[in-house]
Amino acid sequence: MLRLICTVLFFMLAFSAFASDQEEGSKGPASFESNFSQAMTPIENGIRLGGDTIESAIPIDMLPFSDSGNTVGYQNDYNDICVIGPNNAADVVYSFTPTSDMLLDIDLCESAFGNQLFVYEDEYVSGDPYACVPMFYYGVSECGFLAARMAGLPVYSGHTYFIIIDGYDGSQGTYTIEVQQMPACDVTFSSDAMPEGEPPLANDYVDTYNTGCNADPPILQNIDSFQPDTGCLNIAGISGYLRPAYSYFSRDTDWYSVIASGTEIKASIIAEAPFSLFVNAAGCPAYGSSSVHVDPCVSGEINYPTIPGNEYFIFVALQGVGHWNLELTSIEYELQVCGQDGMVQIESMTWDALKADYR
Ligand SMILES: [Ca+2]
Ligand SMILES: [Ca+2]
Ligand SMILES: [Ca+2]
Repeated sequence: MLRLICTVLFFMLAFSAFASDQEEGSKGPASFESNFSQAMTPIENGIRLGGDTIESAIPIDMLPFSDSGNTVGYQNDYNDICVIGPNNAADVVYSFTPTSDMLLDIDLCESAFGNQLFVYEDEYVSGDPYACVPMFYYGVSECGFLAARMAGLPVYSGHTYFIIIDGYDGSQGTYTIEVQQMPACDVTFSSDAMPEGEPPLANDYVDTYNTGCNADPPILQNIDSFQPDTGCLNIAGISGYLRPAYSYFSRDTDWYSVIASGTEIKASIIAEAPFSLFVNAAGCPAYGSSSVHVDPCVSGEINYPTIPGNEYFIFVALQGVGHWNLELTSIEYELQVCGQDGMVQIESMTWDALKADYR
């Protein structure tokens, strides 16, 4: 029964792309089915490059480090659960002993199965990883589907970190791993940026501020105070990973609504962690017809054609559904929205009228 529940949870996770972290039964990206089949197909004669256990971990001697391999044929030695389970798949172990304090970027992009990353500090403690992240890249096709990434992991000189590549529910197969030092990223807000204004994030926080399509009816944060001379508005936003008591999802998502006054919205994002930005015609579920995914302190932009007078949704959020045991609950981003020819008058709208729009 537990396995059934976990399987259902897995599909709920896999099929809820950016549009809705809590919505059930949505359609997912078309690539999911083929990748999932691939993950379930045993690969014979796998190349063994990583270690099977912490005791036999393959040391990462210098950065940047890259490797590839295949978890098929390894033993299932570690079973901790990161957000979703069961985690009963074969696992491969690397180790890294930094000579100075730094932030790490551990990236399994292009792995062929839905994997999970666990990191333990100095020793394996069952049920208490130093950090973990479940399948990260859902909806980001250039990195396969459901591969994991841990960006911005703080590690400290004098400690050894064991990096375990594991899989959800028996998933195994070929993987790539890249480990590199990540520069610290601190976004400085523009002096004229408007604060997002969301209440402070905390574990068990329930977003009733700009939770977008995760609420029914949807809750959008209307933005309309564009600079008359530039047609732009900058928003000083905060996001973070949460640990809700009732849910396995754990990130703050921010949804904005714009009534277009011109024929194009230009939206750009810069953030302190890997982030995603989507622009869409209004409506739920809102799958990203235009999206960009950015690394920390690297900006990304979308130019989205619009019809004057129509409403559009702009979605920004951390990539990935959560980092366990990482203190990442105040990640700053700046969103700039341009292309508005001055002030836009927004009609006041009742909830009934708004709901009618989504039928
Ligand atoms: Ca395992
Ligand atoms: Ca927020
Ligand atoms: Ca929010």
